[in-house]
Amino acid sequence: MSYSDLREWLARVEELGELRKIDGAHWRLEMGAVTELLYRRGPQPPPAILFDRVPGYPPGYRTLFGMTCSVKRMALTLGLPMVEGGLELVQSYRRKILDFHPIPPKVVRGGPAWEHVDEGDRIDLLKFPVPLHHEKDGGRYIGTGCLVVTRDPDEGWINLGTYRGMVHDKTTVGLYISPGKHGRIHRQKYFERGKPCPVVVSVGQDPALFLASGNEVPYGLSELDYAGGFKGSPIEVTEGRHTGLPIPATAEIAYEGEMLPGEGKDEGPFGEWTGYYASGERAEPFVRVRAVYHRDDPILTCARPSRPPSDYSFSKGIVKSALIWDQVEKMGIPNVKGVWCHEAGGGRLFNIISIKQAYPGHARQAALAAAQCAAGAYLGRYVIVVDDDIDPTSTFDVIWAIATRSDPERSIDIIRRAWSGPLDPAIRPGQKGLNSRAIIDACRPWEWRDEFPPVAEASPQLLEETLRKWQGILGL
Ligand SMILES: Cc1cc2nc3c(=O)[nH]c(=O)nc-3n(C[C@H](O)[C@H](O)[C@H](O)COP(=O)(O)O)c2cc1C
Ligand SMILES: [Mn+2]
Repeated sequence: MSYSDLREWLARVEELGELRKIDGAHWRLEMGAVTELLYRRGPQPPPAILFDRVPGYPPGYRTLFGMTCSVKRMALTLGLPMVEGGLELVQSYRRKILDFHPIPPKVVRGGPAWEHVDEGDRIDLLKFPVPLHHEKDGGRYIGTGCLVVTRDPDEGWINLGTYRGMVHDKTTVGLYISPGKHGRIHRQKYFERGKPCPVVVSVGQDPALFLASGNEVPYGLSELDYAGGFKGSPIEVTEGRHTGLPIPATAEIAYEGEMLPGEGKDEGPFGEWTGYYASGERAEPFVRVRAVYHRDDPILTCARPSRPPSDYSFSKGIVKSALIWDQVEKMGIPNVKGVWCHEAGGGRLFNIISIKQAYPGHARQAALAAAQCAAGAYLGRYVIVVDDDIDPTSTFDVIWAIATRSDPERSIDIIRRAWSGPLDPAIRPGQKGLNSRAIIDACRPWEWRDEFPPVAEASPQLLEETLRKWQGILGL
């Protein structure tokens, strides 16, 4: 079930029965609140939501929320088998990247993204129904389900990162990029030379690109090549008139321009993935837009961070779990049985790794690796390592393991001065940047694992025999 662009993807999602179309919701808070209602109180899994007939906007100028927040929609997007549960999806993602070949993009001329090109006086970013997502937001965010494209000025490689973009006015957009993110490293290289940083931002596109851009693909590997590798064919791109940077040929909406060194405007606050408005309002660089490209009846793709669950937190947890699993294994650590980055921690703050212990120190090694590998390092908090009889996706079982197999004095280690940033709600304003991590070793202690008390539950054999005899009466 492959697809060529966002519109074909939407048709497939509709066939899966997972598309909800809603007419008449206002860009000011209403689309955001409707999404929150559906994601908290609506059907499971929650649908993708296509908003149309937004008051004040022409019909057809749409927004799309919740693109990838179901097992089926993720499988469709990533070309994975239609599996049942979350851990199976993590497994199949991981299997795919075990033997992975990135495919570079293909440059084409023109494409649907070029149906309308606005330059000069015609540039108006608010011609699209850009949402005010949350009540305390400092502005309307055009960039949430987006890709920010930059080129390394030394090495030439192209990075895509999902970094939020707030509309200041018709022609300028503030970008918030956390320290250490690849787009920020690129930008810094231009600014250190006193040069403008050229940028393309796509704000409506194939969700496969969003999944690559919004997750920790290794430094130096272009997310375009990564997404191409996933799809098994090159991503078609066109070159922006002003920057020469790649614009996905089928992008719904994209803009290009440059960020200038020394220039900043107040950006934020914004409802963030941790569930707080933690980074406040600060001067951040902004894009001076030189051109806007869009299709007829364009679709602005949105991902609305908030107190979890949000409309993208499920997919975040899945991809992070698979990436951490892959990276821990590639460090040579054996017997990893599962990784689960809990949605309540936004896929970062509360991560569980399950292993079959094979040697003394194995549990600590796996936990430390999961805490500090490239996919796990930024803004983490807790990593819990459990034995392989614990399902890492079961919060109940994980808490049971912590409660019964760990002894705090022996089982908890603290990593100090780790990579955090302005979005960390637990660090006081003015002091943000670094945080600490706790490793909780909730495995049976290696030295006396064989003497550890047996689990008090019926054996599988006893359960099976009993079930056979009593099934009818018990109604099981
Ligand atoms: C919906 C969404 C919004 C995000 N917003 C931001 C943001 O505003 N700033 C930021 O630095 N990272 C943000 N991230 C996280 C980055 O996209 C993520 O860390 C990604 O790996 C960055 O790309 P990079 O590794 O090439 O820097 C967001 C991720 C998602 C999925
Ligand atoms: Mn990157």
